[in-house]
Amino acid sequence: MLLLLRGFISNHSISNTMVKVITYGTFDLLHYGHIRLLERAKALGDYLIVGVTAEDFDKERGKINVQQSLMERIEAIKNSGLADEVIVEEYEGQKIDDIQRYEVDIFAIGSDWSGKFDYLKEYCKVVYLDRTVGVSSTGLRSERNLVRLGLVGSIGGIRKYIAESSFVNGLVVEGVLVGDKEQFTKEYPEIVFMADSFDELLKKVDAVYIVSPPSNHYRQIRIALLQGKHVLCESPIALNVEQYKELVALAQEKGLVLMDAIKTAYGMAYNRLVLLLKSGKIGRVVSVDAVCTSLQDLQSNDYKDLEKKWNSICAWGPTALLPVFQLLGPDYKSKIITSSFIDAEHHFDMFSKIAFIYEHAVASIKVGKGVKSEGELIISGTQGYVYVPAPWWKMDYFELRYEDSNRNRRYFYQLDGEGIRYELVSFVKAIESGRPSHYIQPVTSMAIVQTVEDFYNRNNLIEI
Ligand code: C2G
Repeated sequence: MLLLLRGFISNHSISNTMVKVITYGTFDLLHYGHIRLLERAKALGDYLIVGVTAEDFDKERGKINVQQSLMERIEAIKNSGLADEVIVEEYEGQKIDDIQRYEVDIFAIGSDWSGKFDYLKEYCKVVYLDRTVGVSSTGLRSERNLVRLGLVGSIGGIRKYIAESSFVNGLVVEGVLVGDKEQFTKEYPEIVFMADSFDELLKKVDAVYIVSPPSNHYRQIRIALLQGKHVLCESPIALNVEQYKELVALAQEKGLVLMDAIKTAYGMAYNRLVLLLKSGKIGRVVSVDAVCTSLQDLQSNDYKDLEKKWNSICAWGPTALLPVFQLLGPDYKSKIITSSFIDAEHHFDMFSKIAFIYEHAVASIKVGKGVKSEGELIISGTQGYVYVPAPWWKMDYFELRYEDSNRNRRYFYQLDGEGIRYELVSFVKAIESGRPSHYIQPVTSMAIVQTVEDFYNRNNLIEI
């Protein structure tokens, strides 16, 4: 009844009754299309409320390329002078809440949403305004800096990256360097440029994503940096610290991005978990235990072509080591590596366990490509612990558990594309802004390389 009455009032513009209009959007890089929408929305009534989407909400609904921060977007809306009030949209379903709380008469949105918000008609009038053609944030973002990316690796290795790159604004896969060209052309006829050599690929691109075997990393990264190309490389970036340091210095000298590609590091759940732990949610962290295994590559004891395959320490080590070094730091007192080799001469471990001792904590990782185990992550603290179920490296969920189970908390965050698309967005942002991505600090990358180096040099390694 109240709604009907308010609808009646707004339609008949009874004086002294303010008609409230609400609209929502990301409003990234505020442009003419947005302004026109806001003007028309405002003209529908007397008071315009603009809901600007929070970063997490955008990520949840798959908008991962937003360029400006929430504050910058709010500021731009305020400066437009069109909004009487700005609010933040943080969760699914909030529109109903807002309409009731602010006693809104009209909900207005662009016609690209036609029909999608009809369910709000139960609460207020819903108006779809024609979308302005020819201008969009996506267009503006892509126009600004199109990073032409080259991929290097086996087809199996790069398939996911090609698929995920389509979700990333400002990035295009320009060419590839793969072993099996024929097979690749069949699968990806649209990618026309297939290089015959790494040098040839580099000539066509601004940046490379290196997914080739770890023994090639140092050489390929060095060449790419010397030719002025940004680099994203599957971890480990190098097989020894000296080479790693040289590459970092070279990237710095040339003003280029050199980024460690550990997918897990770029996911929202993983990031939130690290922040919660750093803020003391389970007290002081005393133990980090991470397990990563997969039998995929070596199924049915197929130990052929091992030189083309990644050993356990390189395939899984960096991922498993990530929470260890990010939570406990790189300064452990000692470590012992225990490995079981399929081919010791070529350093191919089918399983490795590493135990770390810190001054006031311990950590362990178990990695295997020839051994299967439960891929969970457990972090123990003085007041509680974290449990992340398998496969923890694709984390979208974790639990904080306490002695008093009433205090237990479960956290869920959307993870799309195993984190690869966030990793690519972060790479593009680092290139555009000239600021390194903060997801994996150089100290963490270096500690990972150091661990891998010790494995190859058999430092404190026991063979079983
Ligand atoms: N818009 C427009 N013309 C354009 C571009 C955008 O009229 N050329 C409109 C959209 O239709 C929307 C508003 O401007 O009404 C904001 O657009 P976006 O920033 O893209 O936000 P959007 O993802 O549409 O958010 O809860 C969020 C909302 O549901 C919509």
